[in-house]
Amino acid sequence: YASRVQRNEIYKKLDDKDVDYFRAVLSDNNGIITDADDLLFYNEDWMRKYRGQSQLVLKPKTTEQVSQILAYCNENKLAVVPQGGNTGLVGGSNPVFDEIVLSLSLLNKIRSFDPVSGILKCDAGVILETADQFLAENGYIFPLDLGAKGSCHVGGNVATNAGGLRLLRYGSLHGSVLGLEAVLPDGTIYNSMDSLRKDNTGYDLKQLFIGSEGTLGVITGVSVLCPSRPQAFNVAFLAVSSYEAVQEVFVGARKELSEILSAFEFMDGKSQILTARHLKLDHPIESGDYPFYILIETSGSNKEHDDEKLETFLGNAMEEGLVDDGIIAQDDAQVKSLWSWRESIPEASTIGGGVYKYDVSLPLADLYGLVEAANDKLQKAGIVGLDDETKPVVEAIGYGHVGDGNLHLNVCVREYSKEIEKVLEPFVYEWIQSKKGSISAEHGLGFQKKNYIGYSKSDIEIKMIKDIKNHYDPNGIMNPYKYV
Ligand code: FAD
Ligand code: 2HG
Ligand code: ZN
Repeated sequence: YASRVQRNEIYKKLDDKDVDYFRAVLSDNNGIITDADDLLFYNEDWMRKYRGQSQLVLKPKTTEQVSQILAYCNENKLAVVPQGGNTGLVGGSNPVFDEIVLSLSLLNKIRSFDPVSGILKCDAGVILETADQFLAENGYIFPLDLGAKGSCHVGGNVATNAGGLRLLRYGSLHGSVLGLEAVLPDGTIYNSMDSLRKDNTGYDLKQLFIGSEGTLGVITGVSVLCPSRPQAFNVAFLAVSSYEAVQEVFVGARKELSEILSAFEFMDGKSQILTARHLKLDHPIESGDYPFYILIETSGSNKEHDDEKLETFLGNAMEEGLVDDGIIAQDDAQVKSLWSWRESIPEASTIGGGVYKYDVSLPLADLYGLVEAANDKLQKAGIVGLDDETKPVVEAIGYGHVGDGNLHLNVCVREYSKEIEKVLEPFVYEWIQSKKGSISAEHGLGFQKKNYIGYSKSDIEIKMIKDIKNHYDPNGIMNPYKYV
């Protein structure tokens, strides 16, 4: 960090008096961490790429405690980083210098569930998988699913506006979140938890917090509209020979599978080679190495109906020569195992030691062009070699949520270095801008993309963002050094 930003001296340095105050606020729980070893998890991100130097983690158990903490920090100009499950991929959830980490992990109760409307109200620190398991017992499903579900928090999901594996079916959190409870930097508690599905009375304020990445306040409660849990799931894993075929299969899937299509994910062959090494398993498609793979999930209410639709669709796609090979999961275990070839890619991407991640939106026709362009650039620089330990880059791989126009370009490396970064940036961002894409589809800007917002937002938009930030956080205590 030190090479990129300087500590802003407007922020007070923590002292014993501050810690005593927080101890008094959190007297009923063990929510204070000051031990250097224990602090490491909170200071470092999932990729082990960003590391701050916070001396203090606070774990409030109630919204009132969050309010007291923020009011004190605001008065004393102590900077704060809200943290959920710390699975974010843009360095947004970690301190840069000595900011206090405010972890939501103990604010983790389900508040209520209405089995008629499907509205779940919960604390922000509930783990996504826990919320989904609770909903499963009631015949419902959380309208978001992602590989980090076992660690990420519902509040973190809202703060990042996470997209995930089924956005194609359930839409974005901007639609399914009905209300929020959030603490503003001065300690004021904003509450719209009782909002109804339809409410056209004034600005939709909760939207400001969805995707705000901890820069406007701390989300403490979430009210979300949940769909009925599908009774029948199918997963097909297909091999295709070109990116054009990926697009044609997508058009066909939307037409023929229509209302039961719940995920359409793609992976390039290189991502599967790394995943096979990571999982230490043979690939489920044994007939050869293909340049592209597709995972299609259907979910509906009638297994026979769904099976028939999927089989007819795949039969047609094979007859037309779009699909070279494929398998359909025969039971729940195989559903899980096929999904793991997609969900394990983020972990597999770090196999060499590190990874540069670019999470981008692009017009579908241009989506894979970015991976090819990045590869060309790396090849020309002579720094890439899958099994050549002397090269700093292992491989550039592409995969993602094709159904949402969202590509994940991962440049897998043996070490983080300025040399690699210079080859990739701003090249990648310029390429995206030239295609009118977005430099962040679903992970946010965080620290990684703080200097690049201009590639996707106009000066007027950036000014409006800053105006809102300055209005609600005039002392700038919330998640500083990040994108605002
Ligand atoms: P954190 O990482 O702790 O925080 C993320 C940001 O939100 C930070 O800026 C933080 O300050 C802020 N924040 C967190 N909680 C709060 C709160 N209560 N109030 C205010 N601000 C808060 N993302 C996707 O969109 N789609 C995917 O498919 C996906 N898959 C992933 C798979 C893996 C294996 C991993 C490691 C990550 C994946 N992610 C994905 C990224 C990440 O999981 C999501 O961004 C997730 O929503 C972050 O939640 P979290 O609780 O871990 O938040
Ligand atoms: C996914 O879709 C996540 O698996 C993570 O958004 C993507 O690690 C990445 O680049
Ligand atoms: Zn993703």
